[in-house]
Amino acid sequence: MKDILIEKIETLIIDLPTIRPHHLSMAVMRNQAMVIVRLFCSDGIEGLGEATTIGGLSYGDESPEGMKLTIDTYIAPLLTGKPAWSTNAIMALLNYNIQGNNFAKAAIETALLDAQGKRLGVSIADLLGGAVTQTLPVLWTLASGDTDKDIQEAHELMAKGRHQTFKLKVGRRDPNMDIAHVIAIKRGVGEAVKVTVDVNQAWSESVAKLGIQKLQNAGVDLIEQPIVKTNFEGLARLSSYFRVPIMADEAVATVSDAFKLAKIGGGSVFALKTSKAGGLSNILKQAAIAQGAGISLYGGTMLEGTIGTLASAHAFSTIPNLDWGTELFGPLLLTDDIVKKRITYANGVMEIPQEPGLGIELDLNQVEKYKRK
Ligand code: MUC
Ligand code: MG
Repeated sequence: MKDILIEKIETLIIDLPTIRPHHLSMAVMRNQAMVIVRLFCSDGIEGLGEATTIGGLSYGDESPEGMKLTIDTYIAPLLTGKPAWSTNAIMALLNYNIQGNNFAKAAIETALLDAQGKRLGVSIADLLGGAVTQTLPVLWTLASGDTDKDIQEAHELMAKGRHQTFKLKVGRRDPNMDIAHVIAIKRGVGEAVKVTVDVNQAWSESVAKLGIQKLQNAGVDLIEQPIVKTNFEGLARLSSYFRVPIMADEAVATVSDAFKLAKIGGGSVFALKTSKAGGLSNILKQAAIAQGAGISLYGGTMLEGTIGTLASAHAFSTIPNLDWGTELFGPLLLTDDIVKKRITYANGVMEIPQEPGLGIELDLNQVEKYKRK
């Protein structure tokens, strides 16, 4: 079995509309573009992976079109004909030959693990040492751009029992307007409902100091990436100043970021994302650093579709100290899907499929429908 080779790597971009506009500090999303990787092996097994970002080049430094080009032009020729058995060996080869491009690398690692899981008849979580849970808590982001609509959306989702915790996006408007928006939603959903606030780097440190004080007073449960991602010391200062937990998101991209932030106390929670870390095994390394430093963990998303979401879910399911749950709701923000069976979300959790690999199958008719021509 160990002489199985990678025969071909194909990529395609899937464009899917969102169910409503999604407002972040740096972009308003009306659709999502996902790069899907199909990795074909000499034993007839196909592995799937996904590389997805938010708002073209406005969130990260890899665009969907750029990721496709990187994989087609550099990664596929490098990996074609190489043994598919050892994901670690392939990732080492990739990291030696290709700098950066973590989103693209994460999609390749997912596809290799999906193929290997299918080959051995085990899930990706099993390949990573085994799951500690088969379900994960999933919050919902209220980001319609309108306070009343957000409150209504939260009530609808709580009534359905689908989500019990909400994340709010701020940073597009004047900080005082944003703070008023958060306070209105916190009141509107009820004091007992957990609310977190993601500033997506939009505030200066001095604005953050004033803003977080007001959000803490309003009972907000967690503040995510209030200041620019490069200001590690600022995150450390804010984390020691406030009682409300401060979460590093954009700041904690790589394993080395996790180490540097942990050393100086830059954040009391880390948001793990397979894409920014360059793969599933790297987020487990970040999780180990966090565990050693007493930092809590949160399962983040780049608003991936089902393939990317399940890749993260398998990795997150192996982490015992995921204290802040996850935001793996990406597929629910999209109007349709490209897999045969969609993920089940109910009672505030998602179910992780237990079938081999990622546990899903592509629906090729749907792929044809949404594939960028
Ligand atoms: C981010 O920065 O957290 C995750 C959920 C969401 O609504 O946006 C993303 C990105
Ligand atoms: Mg964030």
